[in-house]
Amino acid sequence: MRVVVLTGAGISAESGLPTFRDADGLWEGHDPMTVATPEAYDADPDLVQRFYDERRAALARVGPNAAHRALARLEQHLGDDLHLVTQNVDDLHERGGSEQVHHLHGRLGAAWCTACDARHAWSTTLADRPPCPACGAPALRPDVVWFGEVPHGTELVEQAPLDCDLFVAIGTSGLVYPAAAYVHYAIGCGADTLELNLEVPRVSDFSRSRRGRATDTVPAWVE
Ligand code: BJW
Repeated sequence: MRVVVLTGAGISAESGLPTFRDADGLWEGHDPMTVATPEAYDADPDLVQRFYDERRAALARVGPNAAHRALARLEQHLGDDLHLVTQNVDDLHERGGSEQVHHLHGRLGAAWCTACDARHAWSTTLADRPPCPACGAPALRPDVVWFGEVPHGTELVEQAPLDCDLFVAIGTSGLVYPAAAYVHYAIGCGADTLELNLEVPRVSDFSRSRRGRATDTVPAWVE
């Protein structure tokens, strides 16, 4: 049984990390979705860097929840027949025990040098933005994927893995492409499809849905 699991911000919400579109409130007076863009970075890099510095610090204060841990147990059971793809930039899947995680939208814990293309680990101690350790240019930005940028390793997801028996989406609004289209690739390959979400998403083409908190629905589905 080949299973693809796609996760979104909702799986980390109960760990204490806000989602994007149901976040109740603004960050320093800004909608988070308008800060996480190349246009915002070009206009005010310090503002955007501060947004990511704070999210990196918040991530260090929280831990994985029962839903992350359940997916790690599923990996132990299915091995290479599970493909876990996350849109999240946090590392809660890894800290919950998952070993193979594809981060489509990058990682908070990495910096990308726009001058020489090198990648580096990025901890809170790098928040004062030193130059790139590889080339010396002051050109490090968060290694995350903003609108209009190409998600990481899409070819690795969109070829064999989506030809699966079951496609499961957990805690994602399904509004952001290319991830939003993965359910259609999977349906085209004959897969069963299941969606686990707190609310009824605005768009849904899944054959089965379960409403509820990820910390309830994911362990219940995995066991
Ligand atoms: C719970 C819960 C609980 C809450 N339990 N559930 C085709 C059509 C139209 C547009 C496009 C298209 N193709 C491309 C585009 C453009 C664009 C796009 O999609 N625009 C749309 C807005 C229409 N896409 C892009 O630009 C992408 N690039 C691209 O397509 O390049 C071309 C290309 C592709 C492939 C190959 C070659 C070329 C890039 C998209 C980058 C998205 N970046 C962000 C920021 C990342 C950095 C950061 O984290 O700061 O990614 S935006 C933001 O949205 C973030 C998320 O990963 C992403 C998805 O959000 P998610 O995870 O779904 O969160 P929410 O908040 O939306 O939903 C939370 C859900 O959880 C809700 O449903 C709740 O109900 C639920 N929930 N608590 C269970 N306890």
